[in-house]
Amino acid sequence: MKKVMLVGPVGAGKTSLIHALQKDPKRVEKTQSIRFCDGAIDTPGEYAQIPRFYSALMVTAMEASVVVIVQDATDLKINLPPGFAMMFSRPVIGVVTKIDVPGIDRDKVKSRLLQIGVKEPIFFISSHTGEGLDDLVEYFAEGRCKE
Ligand SMILES: Nc1nc2c(ncn2[C@@H]2O[C@H](COP(=O)(O)OP(=O)(O)OP(=O)(O)O)[C@@H](O)[C@H]2O)c(=O)[nH]1
Ligand SMILES: [Mg+2]
Repeated sequence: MKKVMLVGPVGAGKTSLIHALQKDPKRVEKTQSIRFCDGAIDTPGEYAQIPRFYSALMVTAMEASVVVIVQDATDLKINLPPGFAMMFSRPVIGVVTKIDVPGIDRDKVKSRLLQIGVKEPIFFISSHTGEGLDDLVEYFAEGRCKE
């Protein structure tokens, strides 16, 4: 996995996804600051939710080859602004997390990502069961996100 920056609300599952992709068995802790970890860039959810942090996200995205907007399938309470995904000068894709939880509405979650300006591809994954991770790993390896 190379130069992937994860952005999304608090608790969306960004750090869990990095751990799952890197096969890191450590328990996740709340992310307190922007962290570079073996090719991935993890960001605290507050940076997506509080506009005064947007400039930090934009500058950090310059270090990435792809920005991944992470959306929790089980929690649509937090609305990122329309066009949020357009602020990045890097390709932006979407990842919906927690699809292992019963009763989620995939179409509704996907439309939330489209509303904020995320374009396809949008992946549906579970960091807990590993469902969908292979497709994501393949996408990162394909070179579509290389500079
Ligand atoms: N069921 C389920 N729970 C998940 C999944 N991914 C993450 N979680 C849980 O969601 C909670 C938040 O996960 P984190 O990875 O810390 O979320 P984050 O986006 O990094 O949050 P911040 O660091 O606060 O921005 C944790 O309790 C995780 O165990 C998933 O795929 N399925
Ligand atoms: Mg985190």
